[in-house]
Amino acid sequence: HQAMPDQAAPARSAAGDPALTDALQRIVGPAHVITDPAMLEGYVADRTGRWRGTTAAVVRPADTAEVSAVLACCHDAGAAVVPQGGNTGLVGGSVPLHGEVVVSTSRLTAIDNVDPVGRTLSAGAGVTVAAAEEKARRHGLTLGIDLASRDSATLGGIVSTNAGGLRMIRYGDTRSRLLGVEAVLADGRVLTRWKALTKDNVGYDLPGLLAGAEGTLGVVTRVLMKLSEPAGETAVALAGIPDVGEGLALVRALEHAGLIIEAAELMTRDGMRLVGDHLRLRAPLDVDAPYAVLVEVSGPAVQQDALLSVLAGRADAVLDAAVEHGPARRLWQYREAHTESVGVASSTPPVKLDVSTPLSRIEAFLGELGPGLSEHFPGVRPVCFGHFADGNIHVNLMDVEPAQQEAITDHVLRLVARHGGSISAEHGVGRAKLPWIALGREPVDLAVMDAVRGALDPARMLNPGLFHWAAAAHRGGD
Ligand code: 2HG
Ligand code: ZN
Repeated sequence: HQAMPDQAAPARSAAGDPALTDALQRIVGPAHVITDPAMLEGYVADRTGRWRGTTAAVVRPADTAEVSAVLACCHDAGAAVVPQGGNTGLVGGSVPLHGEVVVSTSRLTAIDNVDPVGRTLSAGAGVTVAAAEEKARRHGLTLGIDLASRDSATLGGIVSTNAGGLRMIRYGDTRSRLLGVEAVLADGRVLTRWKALTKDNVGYDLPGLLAGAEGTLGVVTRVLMKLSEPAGETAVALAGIPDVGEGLALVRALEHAGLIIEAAELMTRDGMRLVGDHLRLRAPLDVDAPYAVLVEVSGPAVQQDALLSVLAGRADAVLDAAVEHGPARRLWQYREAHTESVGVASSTPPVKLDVSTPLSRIEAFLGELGPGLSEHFPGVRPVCFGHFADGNIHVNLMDVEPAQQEAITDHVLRLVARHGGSISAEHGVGRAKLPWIALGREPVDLAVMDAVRGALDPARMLNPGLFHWAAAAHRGGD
């Protein structure tokens, strides 16, 4: 093996440093420095219950100037910082695991402007996806990023994780929709790249670099997002299918018929049952198909019933289908309630492995995954679902004993790597995937990423537990 990049010693925790707490209070006001353990719960643990840590304090700055002063203060005190938005991440990336100061964006909620001509929205990092979408819709436009956690997930969070979500197939990922960004660097300097231009080739793509950096390069404080024309009339089909190949063939046939694909999601029999039990819903299909695919379509062809014609034309392969027109979300419930249903049904915090493979390998990947898991981890219940037409599958593993977590993660991620896939499709690396990062990137690539970080944050004050290659234990090459 080539040597992994060196790490600076992790920045220290500020727990029990009253001088720092006083200084932070002077910046943001005493009401916005939270140290009372009873009020810290929502900040130190993630929603799945898998990641939990401690914090010296949660600081809630009111604007970029306060974020800058807070970071400069923590920097001078040698105190590490974890930036946090809605804390809806699934890889432990926004949870303070070692006493770091949490810098919450919860007060950065101003929506500054929608430019209906240039089709942009500028807003604070703490604005939720739902609030930004509502604002965009008032101007007849859409943010284009949507995810089940829309009411809590923030713009700063979706930028920092480069979220994909339910509409990525149509509108692209967050990075591709980010035109400008304002972020505070580890030492308190404010980086502003803020031009509402679609064409602007002056140097490196720094907004693109901050997107997906998981808060290791800067604390995103404001974002300038591209808006798009929303779909007109839509229709949704939920189809029972015998295999994943038919799901992809159905999506292609719909495109061929002139329909615009707004979303394409895969579910399994087990996942559908779990949601049905949890929400007490009737089974939407008359057949008990091994897979179900949910497709939302738009475009003029919707009015010509192209969806029904395509389904009818594939009746040999499509085992049964339910169709819904308009904005109702009855069929979507089956997909959107997966995360919650898995969480409720699992006896231990679910292990969530968000992965992708080339489209041509999804079927083979899933075909090997099930038997491999039942052979090596017989008590574990896997539920796979996700944005399959982007190659993205959410492998959720229920009833994993804590002692099995590492081995089962290793098993799945190695299988992904063997199929030429990615160990993280859209959720990021966080703590969950960190030990396996070398399965996803080769050594020079890791070294370049580390050099970029070192240039911006030499002491690793920002999210020191992440992108910390020394913690990469599993280096692939099997
Ligand atoms: C989704 O697509 C989210 O609903 C969450 O990415 C996936 O719970 C999960 O594993
Ligand atoms: Zn997803």
